[in-house]
Amino acid sequence: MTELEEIAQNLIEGNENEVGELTQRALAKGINVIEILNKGLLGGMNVVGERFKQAEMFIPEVLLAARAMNAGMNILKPLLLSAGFRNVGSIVLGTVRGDIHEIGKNLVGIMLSGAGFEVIDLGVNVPPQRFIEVVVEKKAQLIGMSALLTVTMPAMKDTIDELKGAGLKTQIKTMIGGATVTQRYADEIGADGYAQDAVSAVSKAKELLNLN
Ligand code: B12
Repeated sequence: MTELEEIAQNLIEGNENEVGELTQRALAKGINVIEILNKGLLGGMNVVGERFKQAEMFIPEVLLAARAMNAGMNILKPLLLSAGFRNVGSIVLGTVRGDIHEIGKNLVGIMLSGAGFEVIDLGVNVPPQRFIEVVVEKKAQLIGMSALLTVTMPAMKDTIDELKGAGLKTQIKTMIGGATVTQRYADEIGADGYAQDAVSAVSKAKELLNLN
């Protein structure tokens, strides 16, 4: 088994400490940080997603895997961040109302910070009104919403509708993402942008703020 396969396997088994140690070891061996993220951590999480879907894994095990993923991400975070220049724009980021999935949202936050955005992370289960309050208070230019459940996706539309109601839709851009979200859904609800992963989230955010 390669180092990266070992990280993935330990993540699947929910071995938090091992994932942390193996991630450190992979870095020490000079393996590229993006490769560790994609093939090790995300590779493992993809298998978890598939097994969860087939009912071969259940919530307690998925939670352990999520914890192991975070252990690895905490080690990679400073390296993912180090490339950035400060403050190209501000984004209010959160997982929408009713939804507590945070790993993807956190990863998007890390990559945006690394690219020089100020990221105001509201956490999970964020009601539409809260996004608007904070974007106004912090004078941010962008709202980023994450949803992983089909049933919570409409909360993205609610937030965009609130923004319209407050007369801010043209001034503040909205960007959405999450495993169940598509470009088509973004178009349907009037979101300004969609990105399918954390790397493209950065280019999309730059595009929306005319920074490319
Ligand atoms: C881990 C996990 C959990 C963990 C979450 C732990 C945590 N701290 O986050 C726990 C166990 C809590 C959980 C709970 C549930 N889950 Co769950 N979960 C997952 C799982 C396995 C992985 C999600 C993940 O972290 N992926 C890794 C990250 C990196 O990927 P990502 O989130 O997609 O993010 C990337 C992109 O989407 C994008 N992105 C994400 N957000 C944003 C935001 C913006 C602005 C942009 C631009 C891009 C972007 O960039 C990210 C990085 O590349 C998925 C399976 C899957 N295939 O997604 C199911 C999944 C999402 N869960 C599912 C379900 C059903 C549930 C529960 C309802 C189960 C239950 N019966 O209770 C609950 C709901 C709880 C709630 N109210 O939210 C279903 C959803 C099905 C659907 N269509 O609605 C899935 C798809 C599993 C399945 N196939 O059945 N879950």
